[in-house]
Amino acid sequence: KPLKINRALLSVSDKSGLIPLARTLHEQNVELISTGGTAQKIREAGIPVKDVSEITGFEECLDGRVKTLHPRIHGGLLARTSHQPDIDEIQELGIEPIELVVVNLYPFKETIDKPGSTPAIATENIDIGGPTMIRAAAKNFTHVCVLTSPEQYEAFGSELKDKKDISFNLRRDLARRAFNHTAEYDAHIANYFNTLTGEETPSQLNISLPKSQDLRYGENPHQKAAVYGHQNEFIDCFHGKQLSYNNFLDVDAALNLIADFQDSDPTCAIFKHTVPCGIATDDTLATAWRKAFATDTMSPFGGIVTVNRELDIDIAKAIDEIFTEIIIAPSYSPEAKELLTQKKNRRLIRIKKQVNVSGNRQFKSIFGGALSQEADITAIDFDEFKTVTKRKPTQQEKKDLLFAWKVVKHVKSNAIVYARDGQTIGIGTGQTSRVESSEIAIAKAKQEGLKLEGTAIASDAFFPFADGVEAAAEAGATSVIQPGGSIRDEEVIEAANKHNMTMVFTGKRHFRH
Ligand code: 93A
Repeated sequence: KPLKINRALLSVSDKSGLIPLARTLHEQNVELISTGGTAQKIREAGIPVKDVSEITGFEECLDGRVKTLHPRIHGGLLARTSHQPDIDEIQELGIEPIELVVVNLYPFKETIDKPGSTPAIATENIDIGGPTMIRAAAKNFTHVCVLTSPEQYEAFGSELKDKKDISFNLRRDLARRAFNHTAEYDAHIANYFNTLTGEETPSQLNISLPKSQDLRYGENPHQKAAVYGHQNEFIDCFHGKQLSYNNFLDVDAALNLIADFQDSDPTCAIFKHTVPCGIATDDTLATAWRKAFATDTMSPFGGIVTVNRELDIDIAKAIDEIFTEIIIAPSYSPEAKELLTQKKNRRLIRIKKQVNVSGNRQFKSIFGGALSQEADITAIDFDEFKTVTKRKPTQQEKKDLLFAWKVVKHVKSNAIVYARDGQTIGIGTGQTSRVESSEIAIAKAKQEGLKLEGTAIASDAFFPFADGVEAAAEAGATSVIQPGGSIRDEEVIEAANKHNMTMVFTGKRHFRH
């Protein structure tokens, strides 16, 4: 049944939109009740309002920790006013029904995100009375309406003005949002306490990821899908169609790679199906694109291009030559933007915030639940690597090894990358044996007419046998970077020495499964 609003309780931290709403309510003859700061604002606007203490007969106490926690409030919110025994009982107790709650909570998340916040400040910002009212009202949505965000005021206000009461459907939807809101709020608090007490893997997954958008479909058109979280904090997709499920996966991979090249010379990476098919660092983005494209001239069609600095007109022209689904850059020069926006469907993304924040957690769904781990974020520093061969790397080899190592981290296991002069020469990805990945990398390089002589080879995990290094030497590689740690390391080092290669152990592997 539609609900007539007689009394409203307003208690909001975020006071935006409050006065217009209060005015609408007042004009519709709704009696307003409110807590300290909120009441003051409403009163200042010349709108009549009662203090909560007038209802409860109890002043706010304990520095405001107890304001609305009172049976005269909660009885008014939880009474089933279509149910005679409840009506009789509240009458006897001197409780009057409240049909509308407008509450938004102490800004807990904003508080902990602020520099200089302490556990004491954070704890004081845990709202108790607010969620209690929200949950009471939402539970009793058949008799009460609940607003938890200023964004909801307008739709509510116009329904009240037009129809004089609030429909069941709107109330139920607002209750749904209310429960989602308090769940998210509590997840933030739980997460905060997990980090505070150094709980490495939380005893429960308190992820608070609101739906950010429904997707047209999932990996395939017959699968329903949505994306959750706060993608808009990181990217702005300012041109082209909405990102698809597969696009999001690709963009994620591209953002992670380019973040590792933030401080490098102009760098361009081309992706296909979450795997880089060519990466290069050069004097300009345009030349970097040409070198990246040269690694694999077949795969980039319908792929993704990302760069590590403002995308200029020269690279824009180069990219424009082939069909590219998505372009990702920190910014775009006006000319580049003008050219690239001419294709209606090509998605253009601006990076707002880098994704490689240490401490980030990753999730992967598995049967019965999910796996969670820290993101693979490590500072890559050549000085921490160990040269294990007789021959030490030259300056140029060092650069190539470092470049190949940074790339291989972003290639699916088993991953092999051949690189030279800031350019990937061959990428072998996702094979079940390391040697096969290497063979694919070599075959691709040859197919593209690229010479493997003098390349550096990177392997995401150790070479279990000498054969991988033997094959690399035969193909033309002169330097190797790999984690090391195989029981046959001695044989592997011997093979490298035999071919006068230089080999570096990183001590860390970068599986990506
Ligand atoms: O400290 S509380 O948890 N105790 C309460 O009883 C209570 N009632 C409402 N916080 C409480 N509130 C919160 O106060 C509301 O959720 C809202 O965020 C805030 C509004 O306070 P004011 O009207 O004084 O600005």
